This record gives sequence, structure tokens and C-alpha cells, in this order.
Amino acid sequence: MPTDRQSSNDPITPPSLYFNRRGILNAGIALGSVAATASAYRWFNPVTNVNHNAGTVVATNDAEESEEQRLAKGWLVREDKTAEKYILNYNNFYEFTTQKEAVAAAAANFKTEGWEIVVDGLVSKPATLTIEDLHNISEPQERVYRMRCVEAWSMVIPWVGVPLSHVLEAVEPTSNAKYVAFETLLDPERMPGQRTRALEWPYVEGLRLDEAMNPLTLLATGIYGKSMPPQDGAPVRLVTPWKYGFKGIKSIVRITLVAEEPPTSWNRFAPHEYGFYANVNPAVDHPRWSQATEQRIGESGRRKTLLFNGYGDQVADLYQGMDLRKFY
Ligand SMILES: Nc1nc2c(c(=O)[nH]1)N[C@H]1C(S)=C(S)[C@@H](COP(=O)(O)O)O[C@H]1N2
Ligand SMILES: [Mo]
Repeated sequence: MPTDRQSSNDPITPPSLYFNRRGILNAGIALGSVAATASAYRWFNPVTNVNHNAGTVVATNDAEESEEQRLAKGWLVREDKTAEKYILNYNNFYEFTTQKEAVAAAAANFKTEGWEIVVDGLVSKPATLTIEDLHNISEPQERVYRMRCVEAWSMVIPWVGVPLSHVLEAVEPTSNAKYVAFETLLDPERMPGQRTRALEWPYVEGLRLDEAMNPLTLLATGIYGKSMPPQDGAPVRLVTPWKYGFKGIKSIVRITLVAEEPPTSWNRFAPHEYGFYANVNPAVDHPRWSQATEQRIGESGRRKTLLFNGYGDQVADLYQGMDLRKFY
């Protein structure tokens, strides 16, 4: 999310240019054999348990559920999944570096053993949860979602994770809880980008409580059946597929139920460019670029951007009567 034209993240730089570089191609080849093993495993074991330590997070989807049902809920899209090499090598994660193609290397040694998430604020049962606790609250499910960055590139990502609603139900929000605030780890030793002033640290995000409770909203702990890679927000990050990618806060350490709209990192940085809602909307342009179309990573040509990123059936009700130009 650049605010100056010199940034390596400038939205006018065609993402395809990055992928012709040797390093990315090599990384793709190295990952190939791992990916093949993981998908073979899923093929023979469609319903199984979680083994996070072994680096896998296997989704336990309802075997009774048809593809049609999953499509109707928005849990699956009828579009090609983005290749894993792109998901793993084209990232925004300013805690490590602002250069998308360098995040994977910069984050490679990020240690997440013993990770805990504090869930507190306006709740009856505050809790400190490990990743295992999350998986015990709710069995991980696979969700194949579109992901649209405000910089006008997009992917289709097979996440594995736990609906946020199940976690919030477990802590019992009180009646005055109206919003949910999220916070990324603050540790400049482990996240060297936090020694720069690229953003104010820690990265913070927020949702209205009804958005947080929507069945699409996921706490993701894996991608392509493997535990969350560092560059994508290990060990747990938020996914709200109808919103711009920056709402998907990575490496979460705290979730706090609050009464007022919480501050959010990009809104703080440039309030006229990035709003609290950040719903994908082709009719509301960013002040410095159009949101009408997008570059699907790995495709040539551009696609039309869809209102709510194509999830209107699932989320349009949340915004009934709201002026989406005002609440951008
Ligand atoms: N903590 C944190 N979360 C973050 C970011 C970040 O810099 N720091 N970048 C955001 C942006 S702009 C996008 S597009 C997505 C990118 O997720 P991905 O790298 O897994 O595709 O993460 C979001 N979450
Ligand atoms: Mo983004």
C-alpha cells in the first residue's frame, strides 16, 4: 500500500514482472515436491486430524456437504487456485520488509513456538489460547477464498482455519461489545521491519462485531494444507475475503472486544485513502488509482473487480442503508 511513487509496492508495477526472476522460479521448484506430498496425503485421507507440529493443518470439512452447498456459502469459488509459489513469494508484511518479493526470505526464520493469543475486553470468559486451543474450539476447515489487495492485485487462496465466530462464542462477548480489535506481535528483534517507521507498530485492525461473527470470517492457521508460512502471517492471521487484503492482519497476539470503533493501521497512516470498512468496491476508487479492475496473479490480462469481492450474497446485508462511498 504505497503512498509514494518510489515504493517497490507501487500498484502500477505489473506483478507479473516479479515472477520472471530466477529466485522465485527456484523457490517454486523447491516447493513443488512438498506440495505434491501434501495433496496426495489429503487425497487418501480426506477427513483426518490436525498435526500442527509436523507442519500440516488438515481441514476436516463436513463430508456430507456438497460442492454446491460450499459454493453457495462462499466457502469455495469456481476459479483456479493461485499457485502456491505465488502465494508464498508475493506478500505484504511490513514487519519484515516493504518489498513483496523479499518477504519470504526476510521472514523465513520467524519463530512461533509457544504462540499465545489473548482474547479479552468486553467478554465474560477472557482466555489465552494456543494454536492447539483454537483447533480444539473448532475443527479447522478449508475455505477457498478470493483475496483482493487494495493495490489491485488478487489471488485465490485455499486457507485452512477456524471461524472467528466460534472463538468469540467461546469467550462470550458481553452486550456492550460492538467491535473487535486485533493486534500483531510487537517484537522488533523478531520483526526487524518494526525498527523502521514504515507504519506505527504494532499493526492493528478491527471489525464490527457482526462482521466478525459472519461465517466467512476466518482465523487462518494454514494454506494449502500446511501450517501458516511466516510470510503469510504465521501462526494465525485474519481473513475477511470481501474486504481489501490489509484488513487481514497477520501474526495475531491479541483480540479485544470493545465498545467503540478501534483504530486501524492503514487508516491511521492515510485516513483519506484507507477507511475502517475497506469493503472491496469497484465503484469507489482509491484517490490515486482505480479499483474497477484487478490483476489476478498468474494470469495475463485484467479481471473486473466484483462488489464485495463477489461475496455480496453473504455480506451485503451487513451494510444495508450505509453509504459505501462515505464508509469506504
Ligand atoms: N501485521 C501485518 N498484517 C498484514 C500486513 C502487514 O504489513 N502487517 N499487510 C496486509 C496487506 S496490505 C495484505 S494485501 C495482506 C497480504 O497477505 P499475503 O501476503 O498472505 O497475501 O496482509 C495484510 N496483513
Ligand atoms: Mo494489501
